[in-house]
Amino acid sequence: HILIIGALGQIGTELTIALREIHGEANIFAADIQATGSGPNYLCLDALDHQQLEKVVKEHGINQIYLLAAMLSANGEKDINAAWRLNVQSLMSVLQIAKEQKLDKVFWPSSIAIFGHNAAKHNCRQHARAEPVTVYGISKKAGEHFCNYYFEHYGVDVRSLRFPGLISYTAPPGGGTTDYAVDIYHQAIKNQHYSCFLKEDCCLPMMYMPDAIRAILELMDAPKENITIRTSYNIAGMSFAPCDIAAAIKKHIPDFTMDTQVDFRQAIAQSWPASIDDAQASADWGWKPGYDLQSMTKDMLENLQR
Ligand code: VAH
Repeated sequence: HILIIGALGQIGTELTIALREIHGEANIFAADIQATGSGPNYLCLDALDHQQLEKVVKEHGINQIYLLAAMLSANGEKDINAAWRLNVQSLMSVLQIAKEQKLDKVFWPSSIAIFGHNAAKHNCRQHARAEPVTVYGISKKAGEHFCNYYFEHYGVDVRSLRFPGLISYTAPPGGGTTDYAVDIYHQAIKNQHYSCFLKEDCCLPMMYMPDAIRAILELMDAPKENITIRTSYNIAGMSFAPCDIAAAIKKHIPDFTMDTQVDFRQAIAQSWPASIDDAQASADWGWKPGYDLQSMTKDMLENLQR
């Protein structure tokens, strides 16, 4: 059985749907801290409650855990202790249980936020210098090393992806720096206008959620011997700036306009690479993105206007 922690979040919502389709609802246990979750086998679970987690794993015969609970970059800067604790302690707890209960596999998302100012801006490589400038980035970098530690020392098969900004229409993102790329679609439909909190030429690595979910599934299905990176894989979808996404939207909503009201998130965004080299993911398990800005924009607007 598979346990998804953070099942009500931006990634968790879609990953739960995908895993239920593949494995059958009876084999998927979706957990989140809110008691308001729904669907079969929903569990109210605090990612920081080690005893409760251990009980759930034993009671439901869990043999794979997908840990998606986290506090993202912008929110993390507002409460650095809470961000560190949630992002790292929850992973430590899952890795310890994976070791003790001999789980088959664990998935945990890292982020391009582990890179800082002195990593290459373009085509940032797998082993580029990673000096994060947000607590979120620090926590994700620390987490990557814990994943590698548990693999090297205890053979825990934990696998990870350094996600770029993720864009989706099913569940809102929570407190990220790249959230503008989700909000802009909602605002374009509602008000035909968007006030962007990043500079309009601020180019960032991004990915459409269907590609992100497929990447998780392909990584987790890859033969163990193919996985050569046990910290976390660079993975790329596309790169664009607010002006590019505004132009793509205008093709569908001609009256759409955008202005910018830059806030603290600009400093975070410009510390990150503008594009990512994911050659290792392609080589090890055949990664290839499916969506570009035009096809994503078409799909987002169609689904949001339904
Ligand atoms: C954030 N969406 O903005 C996340 C992601 C690369 C960005 O880690 O914090």
